[in-house]
Amino acid sequence: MAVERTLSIIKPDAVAKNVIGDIYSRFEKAGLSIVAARMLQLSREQAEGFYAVHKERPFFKDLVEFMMSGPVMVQVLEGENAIAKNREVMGATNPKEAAPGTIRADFASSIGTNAVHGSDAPETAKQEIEFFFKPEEICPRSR
Ligand code: DAT
Ligand code: MG
Repeated sequence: MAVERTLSIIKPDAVAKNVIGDIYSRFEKAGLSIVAARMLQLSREQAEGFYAVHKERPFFKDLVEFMMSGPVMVQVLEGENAIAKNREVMGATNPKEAAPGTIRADFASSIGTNAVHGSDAPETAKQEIEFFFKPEEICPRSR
């Protein structure tokens, strides 16, 4: 298995619930290391740009408004098989379908307000990391 990096976002609902530390602990227990992190309030331009792939979907407007509704934590996670591992720890998009013990099962309230984002493939991980972080802002744990 290869060491990968993936982009994670703790969305406004989970930041508001004060569970950043709990979510970070789940990443670390799964063998993922936080190698870059920043809290920020997304602008409309950033929220629309980040989710541009979904711009034709009926939920796009609500998704953008939600992502702008409060601060988010963005982080780069690094580890063996990090992309799939993060998706596993996150749980299914719809919290009603998320496996027990996953972040979304425990903290998400609906399919639209679902606590976390995680990249879904190597190419999107690369693009999404570059969307938020400059290379020098990433502190690799494993070389
Ligand atoms: P994921 O976040 O699990 O990668 P996705 O990429 O399909 O899911 O969708 C991006 C986000 O858009 C998702 O986290 C929440 C929102 N979303 C997806 N499907 C939705 C739906 N049917 N109704 C409302 N919001 C939805
Ligand atoms: Mg997705």
